[in-house]
Amino acid sequence: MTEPSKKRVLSGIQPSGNLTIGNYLGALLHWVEDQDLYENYFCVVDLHAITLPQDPQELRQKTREVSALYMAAGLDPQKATIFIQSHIPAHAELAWILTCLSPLGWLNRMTQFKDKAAKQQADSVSAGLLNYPVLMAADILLYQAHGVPVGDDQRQHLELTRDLAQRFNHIYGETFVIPEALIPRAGARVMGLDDPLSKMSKSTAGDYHAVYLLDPPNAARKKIMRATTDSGREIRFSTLPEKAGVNNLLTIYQALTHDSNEAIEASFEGKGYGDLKKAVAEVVIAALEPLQRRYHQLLDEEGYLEQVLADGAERAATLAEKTLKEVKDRVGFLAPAHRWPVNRDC
Ligand code: AQP
Repeated sequence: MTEPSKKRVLSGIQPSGNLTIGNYLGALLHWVEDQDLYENYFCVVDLHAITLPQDPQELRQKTREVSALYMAAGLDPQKATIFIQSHIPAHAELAWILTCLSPLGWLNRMTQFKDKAAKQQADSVSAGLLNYPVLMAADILLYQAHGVPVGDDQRQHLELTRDLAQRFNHIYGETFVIPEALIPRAGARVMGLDDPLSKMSKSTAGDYHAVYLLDPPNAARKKIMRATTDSGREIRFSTLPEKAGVNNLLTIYQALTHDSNEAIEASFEGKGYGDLKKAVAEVVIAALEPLQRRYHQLLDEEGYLEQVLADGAERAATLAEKTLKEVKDRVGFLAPAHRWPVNRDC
């Protein structure tokens, strides 16, 4: 399973709603496509999800759903360690140590914090939301990951992770690998179908905002056919804000077909926006159908998901605890002199 010659990657998705094709094209698809290139660690980041209020029942259900979607999308548990973040206490422990090294100014600058805080009453914004990127740094640094495959919205958090790793290494001596963001060329920032100037997000409301990975084909088609475009006719990649809708559809198409800009533009020469939307709907549905089939098969196999997550947690814990032990030692924490009683009933 472990091949030391391969570089290690780690990434995760919050179980904070229904996964969108943004999560798929920006992250999941690349985890799957590149799983033979790396030593892989992928977690469902439930500790991150509670930085905003979550219903406990729903959080549990979404955590299972997202874990199953990782495999349904094609992650092979023989090649990837798949686990739940809260099953490994070392994430929260390292996050605390890194919190104590994080200047408030660095955290206050994070655009995701500013955006999410702006959507809440000022007095209900939690310290957890501010510390979100520190927890993310802990996730990555615990596993000494070389690469972090994420969408473009996580670029700033990755920079902060690198800064924190460098700060720790500078103060306490070489401890952490300095990780790099692995951001895909196409699909790094899928925009809302109803508002192509805002990022597609699982937590954004709106019936026509996002295609979800578990949407039936007809629902996915309907949303794509209703996507916001413009009053023009030209089907070209463009960075102009008024062409953002068409550009978004072309980007989704490209992320799934892997065709070049020139080939895609040539294939839509002389065609209208309706043709483009139909073509995008076809490639999206073709990607979702097998994923959904595998998802339902997986959930029908009683105990399988639980077994994968238990194996994953065991493997993840070994690596995480090794790093945490070294960190605690460097920080100056006294190592426990004896084992705590194992039998808690005593
Ligand atoms: N629209 C997107 N385009 C490309 N990549 C995206 N990602 C998210 N949205 C897009 C990538 O998906 C991974 C998991 O994201 P996350 O759940 O940890 O948090 P997020 O980035 O905040 O994603 P959402 O969907 O917007 O979630 P909510 O609404 O809960 O905050 C990351 O790699 C991210 O880049």
